Amino acid sequence: MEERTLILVKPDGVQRGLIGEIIGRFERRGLKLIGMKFIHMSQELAETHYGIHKERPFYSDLINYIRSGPVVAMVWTGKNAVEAARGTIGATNPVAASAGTIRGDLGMEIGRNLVHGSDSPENGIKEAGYFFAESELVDWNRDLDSWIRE
Ligand code: D4T
Repeated sequence: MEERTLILVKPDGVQRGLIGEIIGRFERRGLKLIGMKFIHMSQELAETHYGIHKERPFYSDLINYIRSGPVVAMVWTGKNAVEAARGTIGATNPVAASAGTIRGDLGMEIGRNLVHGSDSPENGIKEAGYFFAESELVDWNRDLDSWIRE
């Protein structure tokens, strides 16, 4: 299976009208979109997605933030999709993120960092499964691929 990453445009990205701006960056990078939905995350989905942070002091703020409005959930695929997407997203704290990244160009605070990207190929597969049934992911040929991949 081709590497996958789960990307979320978080509620601040949606509210600020940055959905197109953010999606465009992944698209232009050369990642390939195979699934997308616009949802308000349930408490259960939020807790599953952020289960790894359960004991952290910011956990309840994180759950409230991700459920404060709708999100765009997407699965993007490609060779090294996880690493490429994280590079495009930038460091967790937008203040420390490099200019040219989504967070470095558009964000100011760690608790409003606009976007999520899976942090390993294993988590990419796992997190995609939290949000999408396999039947919701689209297997398609992109004519441009020979100009993006060797
Ligand atoms: P996500 O998971 O949202 O893509 O962010 P990162 O992968 O870049 O960062 P993370 O998992 O370490 O943190 C998850 C989420 O928690 C928020 N957070 C994190 C926070 O509010 N305060 C903190 O001190 C940390 C470490 C930001 C992202």
